[in-house]
Amino acid sequence: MFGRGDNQTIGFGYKLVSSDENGKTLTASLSSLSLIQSSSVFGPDIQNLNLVASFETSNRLRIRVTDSDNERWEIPEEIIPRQSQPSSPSPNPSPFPSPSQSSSHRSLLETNSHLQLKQGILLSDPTSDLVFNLHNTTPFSFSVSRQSTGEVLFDTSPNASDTLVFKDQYIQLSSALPKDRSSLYGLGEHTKKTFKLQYNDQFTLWNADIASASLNNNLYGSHPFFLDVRPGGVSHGVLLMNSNGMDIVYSGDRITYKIIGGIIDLYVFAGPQPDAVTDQYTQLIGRPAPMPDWAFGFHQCRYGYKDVSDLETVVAGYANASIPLEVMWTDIDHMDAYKIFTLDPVNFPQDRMKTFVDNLHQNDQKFVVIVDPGVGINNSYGTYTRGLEADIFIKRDGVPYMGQVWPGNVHFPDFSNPKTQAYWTNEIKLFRDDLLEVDGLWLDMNEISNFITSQPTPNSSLDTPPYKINNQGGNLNARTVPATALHFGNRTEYNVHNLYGLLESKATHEALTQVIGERPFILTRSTFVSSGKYAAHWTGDNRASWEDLAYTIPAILNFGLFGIPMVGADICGFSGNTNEELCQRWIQLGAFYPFARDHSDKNSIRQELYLWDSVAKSARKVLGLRYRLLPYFYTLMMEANKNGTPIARPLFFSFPQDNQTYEINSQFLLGKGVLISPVLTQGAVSVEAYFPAGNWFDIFNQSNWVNGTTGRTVTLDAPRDHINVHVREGSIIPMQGEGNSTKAVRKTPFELLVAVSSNEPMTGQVFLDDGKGMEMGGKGGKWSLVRFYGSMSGDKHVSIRSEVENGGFALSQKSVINKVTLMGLERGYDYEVMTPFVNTSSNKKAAIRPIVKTRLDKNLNFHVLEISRLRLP
Ligand code: MIG
Repeated sequence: MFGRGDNQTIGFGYKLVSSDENGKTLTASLSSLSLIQSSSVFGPDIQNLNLVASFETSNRLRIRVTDSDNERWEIPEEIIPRQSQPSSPSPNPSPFPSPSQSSSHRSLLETNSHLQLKQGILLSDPTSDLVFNLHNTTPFSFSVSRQSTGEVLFDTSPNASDTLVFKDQYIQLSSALPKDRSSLYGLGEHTKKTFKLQYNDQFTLWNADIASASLNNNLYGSHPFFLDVRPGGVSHGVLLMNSNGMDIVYSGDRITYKIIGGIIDLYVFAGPQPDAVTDQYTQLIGRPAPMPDWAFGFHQCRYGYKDVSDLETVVAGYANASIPLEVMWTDIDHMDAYKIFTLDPVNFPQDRMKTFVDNLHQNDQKFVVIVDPGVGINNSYGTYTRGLEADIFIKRDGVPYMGQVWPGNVHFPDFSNPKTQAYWTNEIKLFRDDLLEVDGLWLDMNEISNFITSQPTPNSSLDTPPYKINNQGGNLNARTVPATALHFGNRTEYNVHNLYGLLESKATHEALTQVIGERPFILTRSTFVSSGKYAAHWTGDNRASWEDLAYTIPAILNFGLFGIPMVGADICGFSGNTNEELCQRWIQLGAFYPFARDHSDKNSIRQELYLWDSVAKSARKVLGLRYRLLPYFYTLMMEANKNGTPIARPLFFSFPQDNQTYEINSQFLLGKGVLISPVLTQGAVSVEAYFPAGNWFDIFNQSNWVNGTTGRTVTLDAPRDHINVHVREGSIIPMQGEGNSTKAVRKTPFELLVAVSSNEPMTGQVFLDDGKGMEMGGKGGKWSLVRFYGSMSGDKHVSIRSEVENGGFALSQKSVINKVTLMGLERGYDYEVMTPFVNTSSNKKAAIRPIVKTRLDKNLNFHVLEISRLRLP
């Protein structure tokens, strides 16, 4: 499907007619060269274009190319408000410092004489490292460079046929890339074997219900965003803010977007570190939603639970096996004839379900149910009749469009209609008030998935556009709502298709906020740019296979880049039968997914973790560690919410200068310094793991460590019951005690796990709040943030101190740190630890008081010191 028309020239580009530059903005008029030469492939050129380049912030350059004579579809601000306020000051401690990182950027800034700019008109900003250059060439082109290094980041100078094309239903934008310097990540949603994008690959963006088990297809969500990491880790990001279907072709030395509508609205984010890019990206699109604390517990779901007793058996099974189960879920099975917001009166009768959910709640457990968008057509069904009455369904040919999903014939609510919010909030309220007090909602099938493919409208350029993106055999309408269907304001499905999952998440977030009045938990399958503001995501229908286990790492890392840090994959595999060894390895990895849920298909065998003794044993071990790390996960959630930094991160986020980390697909970091190195192959009892420079301490056996002055690959033992988790020197990790629920853990005292470093500062932090307020760390101050700093001085003296922001909340919760564990000690050092939690609303320094001083016995040969019984005086 790609390259249709490649043998004929699609366009000849544009010429620059006039331009104007005033400080922060450059505008230009362009006109098609079609008067000289013309092509009618994919339709006639749009004659006159308007280009506007502007610095929206010092690290964000926006380039818009629109039709000068006619309005075209573009994503409205009401759907994705573009935030323009600057970032909040970073609460993150800086990444592990490496000697040259800070200096390289500056020194190049001072010697930018080798800046290779084509002759043209420049737009620069004294506060920005980016420069925009409008090339005075025929055809016209533009580029974006980095001022400090001269590195060209994006350059539309055509190579051959890849000039700018702008037609009604075909826009082509192409940039050269330096093949040997550029590592790209992102452009999803997809399942690929590698995290780093490979040359000669293609990406189709058109949301579709295609199982994520299938490689190299378009999947449930669309994210036209990539991160480009250049040598030394100098990184920038590029977003094409466009909701239309597109193919993106990546050859290695070019990236070419072939878009079937909308406008060119390109944002370049200056970085220059990877985490600066995710900060700048989420500053524009919206910060990731805070998740309630319980969302970090373990979740169990299955398609095919038979009845309430089945659910009760599963909950009891977890309790009997002493495996923590925080959240129980039901799939479409609980519904009456698959009608959303109903309960099956026979197998899931309301009285028994109410008792079941009440019991869960009494046990500090939660309950989440699935909601599909399709509303079954049935005159005695309130959700249907009220929807019809409110007139909020998507239409085609003047009547509500009829698709087919589980309940049979359905209509789909149009979440872009302002009236739909009240309808949807009311349906959720009725369900919660009258039927079941659920704690969160799971949005499935919202691509929109449809069991039928409607016939195209004859001669419709929407149902059958001239350029066919590579969706399911080139058919846009395949198993979804047809492109000619209409949303509010006569917006076509053709234009808004990719936004449906986002709009449903947004409406559900608003509804749950109103109905529950607490921080909502929503899991959505379909996503678009900015979905992270409202929802968590799981990677959809994977297969219970070793390959699929491995694919989950790139998939989860991608969603971190997309600003959806709360992400996980179906643990033990969705479709097909899992097996004991696979499920054991999967829970070992899955325990460290930001979102950890076991889920399986109706046609596959049961896979609750207690069903095999070996899996249960591993589950207790790894979920035990996860629960002890809950304060760390939760603090990472706060960092994500403030700065967009992913919870699960690629290694290069902490080690951007180590180019070995650019290729890693089988390991990831939680936060900046907890390295997860899972077994991903059947039968393996060891794992090859890459360790960037520094000392890395085994979190399970704390006197073991891997060290190296440079990064290296190490073969680690990984017997069946073990996953390797290491903490890098310099990390101070907040932990709590054991517990079978997140609430039980919250009641235990805090502990600090300190990976001592003799050559780098040690840092860490912990964030506390009630776990359910609408904001994380907002005004009102019902939260505390404690930052920890450790250092080792030349006279072998280690000290850990803290700074407290809003200590009142921690004091009111009687939060204490009762244990500090130092890993990586050597004999003959003395160690001093200061109490962290002291009310210091006025004076931060007052928080620092020594409470323990100890000296290791010179004759002892151990490397871990536990200092316990730390209490407030
Ligand atoms: O047509 O609700 O991805 O998690 O179990 C399949 C049944 C619909 C797809 C989801 C999967 C869920 C299943 N759903």
